[in-house]
Amino acid sequence: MHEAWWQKAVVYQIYPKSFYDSTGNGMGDLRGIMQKLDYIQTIGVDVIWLTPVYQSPQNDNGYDISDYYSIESAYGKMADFERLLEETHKRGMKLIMDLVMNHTSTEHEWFRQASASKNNPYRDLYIWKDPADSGGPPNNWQSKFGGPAWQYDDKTGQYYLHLFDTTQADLNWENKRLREKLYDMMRFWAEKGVDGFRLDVINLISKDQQFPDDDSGDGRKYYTDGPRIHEYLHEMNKEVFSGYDMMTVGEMSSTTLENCILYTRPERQELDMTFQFHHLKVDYPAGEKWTKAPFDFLELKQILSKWQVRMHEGGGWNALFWCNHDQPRAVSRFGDDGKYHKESAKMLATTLHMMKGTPYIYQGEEIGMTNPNFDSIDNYRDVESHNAYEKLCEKGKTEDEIMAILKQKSRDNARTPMQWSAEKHAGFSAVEPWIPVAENYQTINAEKALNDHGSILAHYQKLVSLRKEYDIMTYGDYQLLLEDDQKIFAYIRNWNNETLLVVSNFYAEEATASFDIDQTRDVHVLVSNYPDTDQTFDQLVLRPYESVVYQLT
Ligand code: TEU
Repeated sequence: MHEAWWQKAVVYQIYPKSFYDSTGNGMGDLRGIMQKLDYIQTIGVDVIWLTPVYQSPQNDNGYDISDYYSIESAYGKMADFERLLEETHKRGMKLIMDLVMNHTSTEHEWFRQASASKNNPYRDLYIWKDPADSGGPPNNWQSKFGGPAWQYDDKTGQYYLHLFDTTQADLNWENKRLREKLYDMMRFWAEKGVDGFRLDVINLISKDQQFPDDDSGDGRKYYTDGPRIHEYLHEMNKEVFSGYDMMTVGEMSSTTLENCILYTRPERQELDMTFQFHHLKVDYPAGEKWTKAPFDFLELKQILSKWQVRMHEGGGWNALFWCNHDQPRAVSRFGDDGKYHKESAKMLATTLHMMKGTPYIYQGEEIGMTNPNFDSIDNYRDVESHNAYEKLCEKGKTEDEIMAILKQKSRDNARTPMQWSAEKHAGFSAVEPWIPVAENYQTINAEKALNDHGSILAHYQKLVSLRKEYDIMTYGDYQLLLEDDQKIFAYIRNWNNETLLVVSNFYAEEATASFDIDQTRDVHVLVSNYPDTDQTFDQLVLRPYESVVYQLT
């Protein structure tokens, strides 16, 4: 049995721009995070994942890095980062940095040099191609933010590749000098004592060097989990990770289960764990994100279960998450942000945290923050959402139809300011924040949660503590039950002579279930989101969003 400290860890993701503003500029900052470390510690988490705070023009909120070695001034100085790291360690927590190495900002010095002339020594750090015979882009690949994935550069008469925004130029990982520059940079942060990295869209870095047209899609099959990806990750492991006691997690865009087993099998020395997103596309009819649609519950159960079983069998390791800074708020998406807000938020937490893998809590998830339901495009800040707005307008959608889609799918749903208290601006800032606060901050906030023993926060604290206490949560196997049930998500975990039965009603209507389990075993309720939970299995009647974990020994 492979044992590593991060297999029992719980990670808390901080999106600094929206966490806490200590300077009064309307944006969160590093000193603000430092002032909230005691709050984070009360949740019981082991690791903080800090999304990018490097120098950046902020076109994509820091995922467009212009200098890997300095801190964006709006967030503070390097001394502030070093103090945050020190204070995090003092509280017995670790901190991992978010590294974006598939692309840099076009304001990065490397790109400034590379775009100065075709024979500049930095040219080959990026991906440049001559126009097609038609004079247009070299191939038909599309950016994930809409439009062509190539931007024409007048000065040198070539196109450069950008899988994301035009201001995010893809790096050429075929270039060993580029890779060595990146490994040097990673060691710089490792030497500061950073405890690991979250690697942004790291499975996109290896492109098919023919750069062919994609006759059946947007080009992703020619750069996703690409030809040299395992070679590069193994090299990165040998060059950097292996020299430190680190935790590494790869964000894998449109990946496969087979590759994630290969990415995370310990003996392959690549990464420790991976984020995959297939379970977060069950409300994308025909794979189309920008539509308003209910989620497919049976598909959700099937995908999560497939990844649980096959990664366990394959020796891989899952990062477990419902939400991050790119996804709508979980309770609005899969639960109920109305009448059964508290019950459904707790139900989602239990359903995820009892699985095998390392759970991630996204800032505000622990207090049940919801989508803000902005009524105007003027409230949105996200480049992807604005591009989608334009594209939907061109498609002839009405304003109401477009706003209904953005309300459900925009990444800004997760980027509204953390709701600290019922004070103005939710206690996030003394001034108007960079993005509006959700209107429910007076009823949903950390201060209220800390004073409520029945809060969603208290439920997360319980789940985090159980992971420390019950090895079955870390090492047990997984088996889905009632797979065709339209309301109930039920699974069991087995390890040695112990069984956990996790039963969650995902809907507001009562649901009944019975389980064929040996009744002679001792049974007790490990955790529930209702106070007076039924102890028997004969005819289990689950109340709206009721979720119970039974331990059988
Ligand atoms: O996200 C990868 C990514 O593709 C997501 O943005 C998601 O696929 C997209 O929203 C689908 O609609 C990472 C970062 O998490 C994200 O914030 C960055 O914008 C992106 O990479 C580019 O660095």
